[in-house]
Amino acid sequence: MTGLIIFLIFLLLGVIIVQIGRVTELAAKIRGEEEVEQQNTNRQGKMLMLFLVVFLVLGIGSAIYYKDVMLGYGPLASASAHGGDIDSLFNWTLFFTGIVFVITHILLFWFSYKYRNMPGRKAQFQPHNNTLEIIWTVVPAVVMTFLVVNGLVVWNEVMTDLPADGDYLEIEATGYQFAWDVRYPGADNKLATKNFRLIDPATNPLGIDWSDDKAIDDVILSGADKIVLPVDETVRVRITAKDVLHNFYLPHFRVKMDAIPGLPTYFHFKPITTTKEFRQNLKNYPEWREPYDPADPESKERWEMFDYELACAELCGKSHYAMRRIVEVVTREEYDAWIAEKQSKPYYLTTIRGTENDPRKGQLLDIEKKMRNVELTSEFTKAMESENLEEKIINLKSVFYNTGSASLDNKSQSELDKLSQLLAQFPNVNAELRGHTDSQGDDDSNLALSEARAGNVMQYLLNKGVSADRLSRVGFGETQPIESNDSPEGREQNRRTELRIISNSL
Ligand SMILES: [Cu+2]
Repeated sequence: MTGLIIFLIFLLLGVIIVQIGRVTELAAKIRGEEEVEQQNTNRQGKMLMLFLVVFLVLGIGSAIYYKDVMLGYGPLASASAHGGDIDSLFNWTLFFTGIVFVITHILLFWFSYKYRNMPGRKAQFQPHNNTLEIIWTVVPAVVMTFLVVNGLVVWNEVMTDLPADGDYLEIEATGYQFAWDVRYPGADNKLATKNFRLIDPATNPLGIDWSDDKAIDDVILSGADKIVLPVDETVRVRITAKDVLHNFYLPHFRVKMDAIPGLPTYFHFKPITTTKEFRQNLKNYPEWREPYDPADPESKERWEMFDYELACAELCGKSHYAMRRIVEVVTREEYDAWIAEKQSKPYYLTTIRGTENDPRKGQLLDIEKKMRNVELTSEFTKAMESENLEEKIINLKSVFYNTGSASLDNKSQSELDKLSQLLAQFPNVNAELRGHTDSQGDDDSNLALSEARAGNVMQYLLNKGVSADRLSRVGFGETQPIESNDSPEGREQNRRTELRIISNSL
């Protein structure tokens, strides 16, 4: 409706202008062409001068008035180490082009007034002027050289001062319609290799090569996660795309790079202002202290709601806007806590491990040993303190035996070594080892097998120096399943060895 009204207004304005033109033509015929033409020329010349003044005053005035909403000025100073240099490049360009713009426009309008048509005035003919040619070739050439060289210097500084390997955080952003997949390295601080042939929308949307050991601990953020970065540390971003062109744009850090399918690009930068610090700075500006929701004066103030953001700066389709993502810059301690939480559930271990796509089926990985040892320690201390019988029993999940035999598989060492350490650390704890089997095979041999397995675990601990009077063992055979024996997975759960903490006289 509003659109229609605006359209009609412009239509009517057009009709009015045409009508005025006709009236003027008629008046000219009546009064004599030349006199009227002279009056028109005078009036148009003066109006051009007026337009010049209004245009320059409004143009320059509004730029000054609105400078605080533009990147690079007032509250929106750069939040990255190199951003100031980029801002300064823009300012130099604005300075030179601004001078040229103002001078040429004053001359343009002034000359069209000064040399307007007058009775008896003849145009001067100026076929060639060497001095003028030299001036308007040399001046722009010098200025352009300054701007380009300055730009190259800044570009080289921004793109090449990457610290030695390991001294920076490398993350990866893959753009697609319409989101970003963001990958963080695990504890090794290295991202695994990818191959587009390995892409599988269901299980491997990025095409990560799972046989690369660096893949084991890589973290892929979920779509709802913020991108969190540590302050004052260099971040290198690998930028790729899966379908069409996208653009990785962090406006507050002056980082902008195309994401191109099949052609990896990159950028590195160092955030120097945390989100909290940036908000505190915004608070100094009255326009940022207004309510975030203008309709609700009780809502939070604008500065409190500020967030850095990642935007796609390439018009990539109809939901292009949905590629916005929040970026949060935090202190090193906050970052460590955040990344530790993410690294506790790496994509490979949570999604690929044990499936048909897992190249390490049947192995026990170092990271799993570490995670299990942390888990065992907390289960052990909890069992010591608990009065609840069930909580006093710990399932030794990483203890395995050779098939159909009681002898320990080498993979079991890690957990049993940790267990012997814990028993040494808490000398008042006595423990019972409990063997269980699944329901396959006959009951008597299962009972014997479970006893023998518990016995072998006990023997291992005795060899590690735990004194014999602290340990006992019992076999339950197939009598205490924790899962159904109908499925292979259930039977695997049922074949287990447990540790029960018997007394704790602490
Ligand atoms: Cu996009």
